[in-house]
Amino acid sequence: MTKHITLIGAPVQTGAWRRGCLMGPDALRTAGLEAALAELGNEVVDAGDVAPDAVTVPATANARIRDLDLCAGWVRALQAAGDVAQTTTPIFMGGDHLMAAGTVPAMAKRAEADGRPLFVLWLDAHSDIHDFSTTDSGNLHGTPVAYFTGLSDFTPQFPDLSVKVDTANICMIGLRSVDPAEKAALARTDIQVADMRAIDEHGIAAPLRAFLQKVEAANGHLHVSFDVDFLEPDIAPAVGTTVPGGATFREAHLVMEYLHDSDLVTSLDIAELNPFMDDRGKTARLMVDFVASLFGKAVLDRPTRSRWT
Ligand code: HAR
Ligand code: MN
Ligand code: MN
Ligand code: MN
Repeated sequence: MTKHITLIGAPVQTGAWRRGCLMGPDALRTAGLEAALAELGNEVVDAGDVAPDAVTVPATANARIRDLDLCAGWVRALQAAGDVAQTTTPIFMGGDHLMAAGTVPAMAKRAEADGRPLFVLWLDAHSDIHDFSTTDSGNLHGTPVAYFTGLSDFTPQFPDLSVKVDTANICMIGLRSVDPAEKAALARTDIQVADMRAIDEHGIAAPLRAFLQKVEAANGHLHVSFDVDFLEPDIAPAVGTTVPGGATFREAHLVMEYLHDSDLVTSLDIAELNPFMDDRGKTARLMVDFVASLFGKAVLDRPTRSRWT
């Protein structure tokens, strides 16, 4: 079925310590994202880049937090930019992972307007569940999950959220760098976590299949937040925060194919792509390839939903 895909550039880089994520959307364009999706029969519109709102917010008690005004401006602007039609599948081209503090609340609001719950699949080496007080690095890309679930209070710096994501509706796959405060936060929630050890022991398909079945049973919307550092750094060097031992090409590819076959995905983030760290564009091209697989590129056609039910 033809999908109506809108590409939305989110060149936020103030959430990360290392600069360069602002080039992420253009690297994905250069690597041919729009054409790759159009070739698969999708209708694709590139809506251009979002710009941050100009805001000044009160300082937080944690003096380590970096670029708070700009980060707050991005969160506001991306929440507004995510106000798209139910019939549209937005692909948010990041941008560091702070982007999810804008995109996920927007998708949660859209799901609620459709009378359906939002589920989030978080593909990442990190859990990004710090809050203003627990972050040691002060880099706000480490915080979006605590914000969009309402686990911590981010007001008045970030907008008060009318719709939050239920922690029971979140699945994190690929974790291998979790700070002590994040570990404690995760332990207090019912977020489903498949860290790399679990993947080594049981494979990547088992936790994904279980999660997709939950989304299906609840008739949910599914937002996928794909942090490039989910992947093994050898195949995806273009990230500021590489962590060895990531998902292999074949594991990530299988995830994309399952997601396609499930036909459940309603929105996607591509986060943390830092083209300044790339090797002749290989990470950007790889991400285009993965996104194409998520949207239907396959060796052989299989009946939709055949792989995991
Ligand atoms: N947990 C660390 C911190 O908060 C590292 C965060 C890195 N985050 C990302 N996104 N790259 O997943 O500083
Ligand atoms: Mn992340
Ligand atoms: Mn990460
Ligand atoms: Mn983190």
